[in-house]
Amino acid sequence: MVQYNFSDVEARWQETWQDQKAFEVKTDKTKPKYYVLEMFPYPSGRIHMGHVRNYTLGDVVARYKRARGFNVLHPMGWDAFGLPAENAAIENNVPPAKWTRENIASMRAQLSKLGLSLDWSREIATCEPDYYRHEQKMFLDFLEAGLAYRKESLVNWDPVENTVLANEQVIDGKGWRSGEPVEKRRLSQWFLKITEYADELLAGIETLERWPDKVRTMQRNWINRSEGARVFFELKGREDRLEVFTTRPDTLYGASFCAVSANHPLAEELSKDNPALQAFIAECNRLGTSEEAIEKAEKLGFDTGLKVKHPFDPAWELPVYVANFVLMEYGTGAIFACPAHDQRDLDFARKYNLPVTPVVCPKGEESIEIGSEAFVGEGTIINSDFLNGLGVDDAKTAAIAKLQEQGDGEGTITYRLRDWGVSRQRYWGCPIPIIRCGTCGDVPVPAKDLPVQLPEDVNFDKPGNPLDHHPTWKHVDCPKCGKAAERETDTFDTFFESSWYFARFCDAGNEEIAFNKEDVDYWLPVDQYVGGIEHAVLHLLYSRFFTRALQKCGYLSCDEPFDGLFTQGMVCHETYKDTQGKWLFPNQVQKIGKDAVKIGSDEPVKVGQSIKMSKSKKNVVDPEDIVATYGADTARFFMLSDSPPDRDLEWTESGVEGAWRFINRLWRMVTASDGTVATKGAEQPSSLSPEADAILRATHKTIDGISGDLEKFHFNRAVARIREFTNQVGELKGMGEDCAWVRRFAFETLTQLIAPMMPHLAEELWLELGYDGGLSSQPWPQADSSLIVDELVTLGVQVNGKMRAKIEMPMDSDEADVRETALSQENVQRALDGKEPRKVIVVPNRIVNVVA
Ligand code: ANZ
Ligand code: ZN
Repeated sequence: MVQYNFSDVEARWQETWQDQKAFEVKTDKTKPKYYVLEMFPYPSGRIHMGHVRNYTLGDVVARYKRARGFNVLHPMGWDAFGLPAENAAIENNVPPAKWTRENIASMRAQLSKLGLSLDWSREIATCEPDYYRHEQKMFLDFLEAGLAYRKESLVNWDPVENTVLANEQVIDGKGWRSGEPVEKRRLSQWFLKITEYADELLAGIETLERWPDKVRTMQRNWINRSEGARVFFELKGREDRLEVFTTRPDTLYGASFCAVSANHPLAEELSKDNPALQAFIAECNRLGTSEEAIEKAEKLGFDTGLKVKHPFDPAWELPVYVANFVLMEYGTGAIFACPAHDQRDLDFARKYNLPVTPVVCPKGEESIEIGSEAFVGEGTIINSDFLNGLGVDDAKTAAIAKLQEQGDGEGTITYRLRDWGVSRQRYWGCPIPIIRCGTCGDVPVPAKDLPVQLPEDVNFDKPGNPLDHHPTWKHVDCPKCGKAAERETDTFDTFFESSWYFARFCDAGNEEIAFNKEDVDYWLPVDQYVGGIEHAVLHLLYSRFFTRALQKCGYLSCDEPFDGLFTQGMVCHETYKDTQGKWLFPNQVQKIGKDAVKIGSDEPVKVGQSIKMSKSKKNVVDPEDIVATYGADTARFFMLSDSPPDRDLEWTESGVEGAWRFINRLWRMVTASDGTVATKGAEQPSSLSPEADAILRATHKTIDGISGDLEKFHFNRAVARIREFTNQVGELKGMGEDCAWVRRFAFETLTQLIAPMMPHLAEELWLELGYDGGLSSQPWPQADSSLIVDELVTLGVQVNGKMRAKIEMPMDSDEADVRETALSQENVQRALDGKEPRKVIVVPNRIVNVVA
């Protein structure tokens, strides 16, 4: 029996594609373009199965779209700045640049073995000056456009990593890498004005129809627009007023106290001659600046002794506290509290024995009692003088009108989104192109002096930033006055590089400018972006902001960088432990049915749940081993087979073997049927036997089905169709001329249909079928619509036993298709009333039962 020699075949085709520059593209306005991009990898040193899944998904799209006649851009690069390189430098004494470049080289070699249809001529590495020089220029342009500024601000300081952390990098009050409690510090930082685009970024989400709803919701919540009011409370015995932000001016009559953040100027002022307050503020500062940390901490306060007057009743005085749950960076850093209708305020009021006056009565109730739970729902205003009897919304409007009339406040809009702090006290990043001069202040590095190169001769002997201790690097003359000055030694947050790399790919070789406008305007937006859900907020939001900022500075024309987004699931594997409870790698374990033993012994192994592959649990399979044993096509095909791409996938040895067997079967079927296959280009016989006709129809149906699947990212269904069709063709027994003809037609079509998934096998089969031109330049097969009409059946759709709709579907439709169509019926939707159905039972060709 002939075995398919994958290693020869794959190496040969990879070389051919490379020699022919098969996937290199140019801007060509006569052709429709399609830009497929996977989130570029961090060069950690080795690719893992998550990468394989990510790039396989993208490659299927790229190859499919190419066959469909698109001018496809599918590039690859390296997100090469960041902490791990510095950590490696500290631990193993290798310079970060060397470590990074070596990792890139080995990962590039690994990646190239996967047979991805990438345009390697556009490869970029963000740590190289020919990349980051352009972002230094961008920063200077942003500065000029008023989109960048420097200010003193409170930061999360990781005492172990010696750096500032973004709020998102603080988890439960601890550094995301170090796991150590984060402190607050005041530092001068560079910021990008993302908040200036808050409304646009919010509105833009509505246009992103090809993004997962989940991601759109996460972005909306992140920006979080709040309509409310600023209220000015007169401070007794002082000239100034306390300005608070509230979303609930309707509850002003339920006010119980005011509170300011520990970092509020008022708190700082009062603490000057108050050691107890100083101690309290210090305690608050240990909490970090993240909302999460603050939410979880016990509510604590310090009574300042100051009083404010209520704006609606000057005789009414409220105490002013410093409270640990008030954030300085949100609203005005000060609040008025209404304990009856806000849980944090209530917890605080109960703790410090402050009044709790309900002012909103739930609809349909006579009165309201507040125990330990605040009432945050809708209702009618009570206990509130001129607001009594109004609903919450009307009362908000009336309260704001009155405040405005009195000069005690105004309506306002606030966002949770804050400006993006981009300074990092780190070496391995892009230098911020600013020179600090004692006379002139912050002076931008003149464009002709860019790039500000990161020195590579650094050492990590001392804690902190090596750029700071470098003997010469930071000492320069001021470009304005010529006096001795110092470079900014902070570098950019690495999200800076990933916020525009997709644009650089459009014109990656440009040495003069970041990219030519004509090229980006042709290629952008990215038509299909593929990556992990972990980037749902930051990377995607920053990129959306950057695109707008770059537009403002004349770099490009689009608003949104990513037209379509697909978030893939994770690759999981069973976990194994030996008798001592130590984790084992899958390749140390032999499975026997459901049980397992350690290879080379009969020591039993405990088989645990299948969870995301991770080094710490050792449940990892090295893609390089899989490619060496079975070939890239097997790995790719299995990756696509088992689960929908947005769900988690369980990696199993048996699954991989199944894919490998299938490849061999296909190979034998096509190559070993001499004499039963018509010659290339043979004409279709004038009549076909029923047997041959059935295969002809099945072929067209398969083309149609797979095309639809690939358009919709239903890759696992496409795989199922390929397997099913292969079975059908395998069962064709006829030896006549018509069967020989249809057999060839089926083989050729099958070869083309598998090409996006198993490109090497497909190319080789195409060669076997007598074609010497490469398959990767062939157009996608066309389904003849007259041959795919199915017999239609009518199915009833019941919701909780009640007939709600009738649907017409092709006979023997996929269960998932039937389900989708049934649930999309208007009457069914109405009966479900916005809820997810608990169960959907499809009785094929007859009925769909929905249980609500
Ligand atoms: C009085 C009030 C009464 C409030 C009530 C709520 C309920 P969102 O919706 O997230 O925007 N707040 C304002 N600034 C704050 C700060 N710097 N730190 C902590 N909390 C702050 O939240 C707005 C509400 O959060 C505001 O409305 C304010 O409390 C509080 F029954 O004002 B509210
Ligand atoms: Zn100067």
